[in-house]
Amino acid sequence: MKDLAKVLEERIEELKGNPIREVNSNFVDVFLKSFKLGGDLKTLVEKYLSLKPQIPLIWLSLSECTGCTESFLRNEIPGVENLLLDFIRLDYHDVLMADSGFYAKKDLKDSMARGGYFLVIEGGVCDGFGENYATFGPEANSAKDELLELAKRAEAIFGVGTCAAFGGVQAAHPNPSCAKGMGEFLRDKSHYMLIPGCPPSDMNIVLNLMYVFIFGMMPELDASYRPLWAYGKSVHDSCERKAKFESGDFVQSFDDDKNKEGYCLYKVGCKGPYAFNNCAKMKFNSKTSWPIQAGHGCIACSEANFWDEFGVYEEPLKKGLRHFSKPSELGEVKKLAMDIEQFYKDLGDGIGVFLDSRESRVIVNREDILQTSFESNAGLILEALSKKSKLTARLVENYQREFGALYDACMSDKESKISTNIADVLKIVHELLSLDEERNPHLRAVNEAHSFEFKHISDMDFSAKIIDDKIVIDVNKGLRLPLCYRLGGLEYDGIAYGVLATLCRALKSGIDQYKREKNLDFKGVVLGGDLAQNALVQKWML
Ligand code: FSX
Ligand code: SF4
Ligand code: F3S
Repeated sequence: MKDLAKVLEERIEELKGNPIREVNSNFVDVFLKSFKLGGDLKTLVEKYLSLKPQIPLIWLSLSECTGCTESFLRNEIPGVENLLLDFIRLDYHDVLMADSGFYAKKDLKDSMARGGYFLVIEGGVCDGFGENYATFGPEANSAKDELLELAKRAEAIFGVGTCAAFGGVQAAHPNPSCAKGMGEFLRDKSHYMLIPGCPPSDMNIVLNLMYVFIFGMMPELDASYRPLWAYGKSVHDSCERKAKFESGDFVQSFDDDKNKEGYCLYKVGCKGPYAFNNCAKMKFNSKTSWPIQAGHGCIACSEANFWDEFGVYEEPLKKGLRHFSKPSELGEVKKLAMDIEQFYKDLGDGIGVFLDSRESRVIVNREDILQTSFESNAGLILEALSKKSKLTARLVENYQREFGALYDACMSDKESKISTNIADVLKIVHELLSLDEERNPHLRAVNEAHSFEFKHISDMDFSAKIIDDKIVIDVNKGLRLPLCYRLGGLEYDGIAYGVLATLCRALKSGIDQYKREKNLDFKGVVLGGDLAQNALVQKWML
C-alpha cells in the first residue's frame, strides 16, 4: 500500500501556482470515511482539490437503459453540478451534452486527440454477428470499435453498471446481440475498474471516480476489478434486516404486515447473501433509500449473469426455478483413497485431507493437525441454542413452530455425542433438515449439495484458527444458520451446498494459515475418504 500522504504531497507540488477553488469539506469527510482513510489526510486532500484542474471525461453509452446516468445525476455529495463545474470537464456524454450529431462527434474526436481523459463505459458491448446492433454517432461505427479506439488514450477506464461490467440485461439468454462485458475486449487492465450494479449507486460512481482523480491510481480491487471498499462484503452482511434473518423471522408474502416491521425478505426472494455490494450503506438517490428498505429483496443486480442465474426474483433458490443457466461444470471426478491406509500411501510427504463419514484428518508430516471437538447431538444443539441468546431462542422457537416433526425427532434423543470428526457437521445438518433414516447421512448431505442447481453459496460461518500448532474449526457458530436458511425457504440441497462449501473453505483456510505460520511450501493437497469421492468436494478442496 502506497503512502497516500506522500502521493498527495508530490501531486500538490506539481500544481503549485494554479488558481485556487473552494472545496466542499463535507464531501472530503464522506470521501475519507468511505475509503476508511484517516482524517489526517483531510488537509492534503482539500489542498489538492483546491488546485487540481478539471479532468476531461468521456462517458460512452453502449447497450444499456441509461439508469447508470440517471443514478449519477442524483448525486448530492458533492453534487453533480459541483462535480461537473469543479472537477470534471464533460467532453462527451450523449445524454447530458448540448451538442448533437456531427458536432457531438467532433467534440469526441477532439477530446480523443488530446488524450488523458477518464473514460466511463455504460452498457454492454455487442460482439460477433451482433456487433452492428449497437452503432455509434452519425458515422455508425460499431460501439465495440469506438470503445477500442477510445481506450487507447484514456488515463483511466471505468465500467459503470452491470452491463459494462458483465454484459447485463442484454447479455441475458438468448443474448441476441452477443453482448458482453467490456473487459473481454480490453487487454490492458492496468488503469481499469468495474463499478457494477443495475444501476450502481451515485456514491459508488462518484467516490470511485474521485479516488482516481485525487490519488491518480486505482483503489484496491478484487479479482473481478471491483473496488474492495465497496464490493468486499455481501449485501446481507450490512443489511438492517439481518437480525430478523438470524432469529428466523421472515416476511411470508408481499402483503405481509411484517414487511413494515423489518422482517427478513429472504423467503420472498432476497438474494442479499449472494450479492456483493454496499447498497445498505450508500443507498440510492442521494442516500434516500435502497431496495430492501423499500420492501423488496435484493435481486443481486451487481452480480454477473444475475438475470439468468439467480432463479426467480420472488422465491428462494429452488429446484425447477432455474432460468437459463447450466449447472456449473464440475469436471472429471477422481477416484481417491477410500480407507486411511491407502490415503497415507498416496500422501507420502505432502499435505493431505481425509474427509470421511467415520473420521476426518488433516495430515502434515504424518501428524494430524486438525483439532475439532463439538456436540453432535442435534437435540442438544437446539437446546444450547435456545439458551444462548434471545435471538437464538427465538430462532429455535420459530423452527419448532414451523418444523414440529423435525424438532420432536431431534429432541427425542438427548444423549451427548461429542464428536471429533468435522464431517459430522453434515450429519447434524441431515438431522436438522430431514426425517429420512439414512445409513450414511453424511453422504446423503453431500449428494444433496451436489444436486443443488445453483452455484451460490449460503454462508454458514465456520471459521478456522491455528491454536497450539493445530487447526481448530469453530463449528458451533455456524450451526444456527442452516435453521435460518431453512425457515427462509431454502431447501435441503441449497443448505447442504452452503455447509459443504463453507466447511471446505474453513479447512482450506486453516491449511493456508498453518502453511504461512510454519513457512511450508507444499502445493495443493492430497484428498481421501468416502466424502471426497464427490466432484464438488474435489472442486473446492483441490
Ligand atoms: Fe441500465 Fe446502466 Fe442497468 Fe445497465 O445501469 S440500470 S441496464 S446496469 O448499463 O443503464
Ligand atoms: Fe437483508 Fe436479504 Fe439478508 Fe434478509 S436475506 S437480512 S432482507 S439481505
Ligand atoms: Fe442491486 Fe441488491 Fe443492491 S438488487 S441495488 S445489489 S440491494
